[in-house]
Amino acid sequence: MKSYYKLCVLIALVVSGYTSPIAPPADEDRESIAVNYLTQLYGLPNQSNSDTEKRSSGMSLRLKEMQQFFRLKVTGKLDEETLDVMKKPRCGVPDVAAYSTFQGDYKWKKHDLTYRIENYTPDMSVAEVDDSIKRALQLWADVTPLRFTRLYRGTADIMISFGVGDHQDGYPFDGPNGLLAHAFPPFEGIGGDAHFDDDEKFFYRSPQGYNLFLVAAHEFGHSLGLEHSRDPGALMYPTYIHRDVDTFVLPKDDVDGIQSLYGPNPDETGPRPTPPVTPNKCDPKLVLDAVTMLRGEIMFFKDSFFWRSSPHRGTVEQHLITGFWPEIPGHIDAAFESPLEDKVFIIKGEKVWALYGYEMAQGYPKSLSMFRLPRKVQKVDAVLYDETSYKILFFVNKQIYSYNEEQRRLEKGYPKPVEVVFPGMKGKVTAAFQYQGFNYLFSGSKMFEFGAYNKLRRVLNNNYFLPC
Ligand SMILES: [Ca+2]
Ligand SMILES: [Ca+2]
Ligand SMILES: [Ca+2]
Ligand SMILES: [Zn+2]
Ligand SMILES: [Zn+2]
Repeated sequence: MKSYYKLCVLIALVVSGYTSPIAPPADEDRESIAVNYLTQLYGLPNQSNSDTEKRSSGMSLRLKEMQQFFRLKVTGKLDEETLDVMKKPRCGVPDVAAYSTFQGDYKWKKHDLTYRIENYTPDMSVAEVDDSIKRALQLWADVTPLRFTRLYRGTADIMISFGVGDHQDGYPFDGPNGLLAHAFPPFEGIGGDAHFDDDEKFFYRSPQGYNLFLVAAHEFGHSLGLEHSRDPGALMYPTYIHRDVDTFVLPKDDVDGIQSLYGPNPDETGPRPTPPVTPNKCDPKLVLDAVTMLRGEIMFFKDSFFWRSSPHRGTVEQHLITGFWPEIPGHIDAAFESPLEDKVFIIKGEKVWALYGYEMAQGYPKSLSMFRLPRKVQKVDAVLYDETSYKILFFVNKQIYSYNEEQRRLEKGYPKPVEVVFPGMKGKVTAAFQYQGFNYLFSGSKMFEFGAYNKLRRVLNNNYFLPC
């Protein structure tokens, strides 16, 4: 029975993890989404016959645990942010130790493991499934002494199968977009096995549904003994996040996790790509790539991630950029919001993408030349949008170009040196944004605050808006 708690269930409650629901669900839907979620993932007892007061206090306690895990505001109440997280595709291994008995001791006693693919999904060719599974296992083999050998008959350590509905392990699947897959941690018999819900649409290349390689790689993490991680960049983060599979490198958090169980790869030959580290807003050396407003929220971009700060709610969330906008690359140069167009523009090199809220705007990427910048400008360091004059200031090396968005032309008299426009500004501007009438220019780990007439008011640390 104990083993049943080790089950990993990947849940997708909505078709797409990238868009917000159009209409908020009715109260009873909200309630049942929360009850289902907390029962499956946070050990909320099935309380159909217990009294209302006891039930709501049990619910509130589990909500707090869940909000803590996802670094949401801990309210114990079913607010919109909490509900949004509950609707995201995710894995069903319990996230809290009180429920999870998955702690530490589950690992294989041998390094040579076998796997067998028992059957196939019609969504992909046999070769595509074989390749996805093989690469998903190889991710873990690359950084550990673990080695995987494929069996074509008999019982392997890791039995892999596709099934629908009740597939005879006590954890039935639920049709499209509910549970995606589940896997058991290392032990005898069903331990290590991974099951995929064949009512899902799995894909290899064309991004419709769920990428089998990514889902499998996460599940195999459980097959090898890993729990969930709170690191939003980790493969073992509970929710399904779209990532660029071609450039995917196992993140540092997962490498550290698996190596704590099995140690590093003794056969390491040659240099390997550096495992990506999730940026930490409390790092005093943090240098942001770009900062912009987005419909009242402030977005701070760094590497493949952004922080989304909601000043009126007092919350800060960190996400992978591709989790929201699969087309937007990491390590962007600049970003700004145009209230005239109600768009956020993202710039990297000579390419410009546009976001319409949390959707991608059609017809992009365009060229940086859309802002009439001289041909020699092939990269900008930062952009500041001045809402009072509809001017877009482009920071290029130590110069500023000014583009008038209303008149669609570059302003005369520019470029001007940065310190002429912003007296007192020291160093190269790396990011910029305007907020509540103040201009904020970032340089390295410092942030310069300019008030009316661009008068320098304060020099702050650049995590002033991202408190630790
Ligand atoms: Ca097994
Ligand atoms: Ca399902
Ligand atoms: Ca920048
Ligand atoms: Zn999981
Ligand atoms: Zn199963």
